[in-house]
Amino acid sequence: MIHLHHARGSRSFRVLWLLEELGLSYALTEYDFTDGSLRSPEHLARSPAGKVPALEIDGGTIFESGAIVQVLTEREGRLAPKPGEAERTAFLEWLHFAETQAICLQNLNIQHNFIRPEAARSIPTMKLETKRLVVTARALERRLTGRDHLLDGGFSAADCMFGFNVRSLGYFLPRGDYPAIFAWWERMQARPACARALEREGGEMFDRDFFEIPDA
Ligand SMILES: N[C@@H](CCC(=O)N[C@@H](CS)C(=O)NCC(=O)O)C(=O)O
Repeated sequence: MIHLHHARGSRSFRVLWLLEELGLSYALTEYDFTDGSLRSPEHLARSPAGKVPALEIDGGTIFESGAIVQVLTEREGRLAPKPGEAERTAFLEWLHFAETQAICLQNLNIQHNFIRPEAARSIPTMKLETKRLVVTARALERRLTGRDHLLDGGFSAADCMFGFNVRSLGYFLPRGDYPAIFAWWERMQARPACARALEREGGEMFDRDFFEIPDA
């Protein structure tokens, strides 16, 4: 049995979507970031820093979304170029670039949502992380301009890596500035596996459409 340890609106959406694309059956346990369950001894045994995703599979546990995605594609022999095949390097670059971008998204999420009291939130950090996010979004926009997927060869697990990112991105940057990114996301949501993953997760990530940086 495959078992995904998951939190709504988190990087574990990458794995949820890929499991659906691969047609694998799985159990799902959902965590709340605020109740301490990610730091329980049971979960720390799965993920040493107490994060999601973690995946139990074939008698072992894998942490780190990029590693999970790579292991799953290699296990199934699908949705990723193999070593020596065309676009293998591009696949690995974009797989890992998703984390370069995700760290900006995470920092913005922490600043806009998690830090309490609100007066402790840092407007300079919000501005800096937004600028850093723009650099990554422009890179992704360039990559997706004139391409249907991250790779020229078609849909791959690299696209799944950006599922979490692009869902979050539009809350921090104007969607209209990134037409290729959001056209890609429309195409991805039309994939039955992506739609199933979104439905299984349920609901929007945040309680508003956009996070404005407050006036100083
Ligand atoms: N590089 C890791 C990052 C994992 C990560 O930071 N996950 C976040 C959710 S997006 C998390 O579990 N946060 C909970 C916490 O830090 O307490 C990956 O890609 O799996």
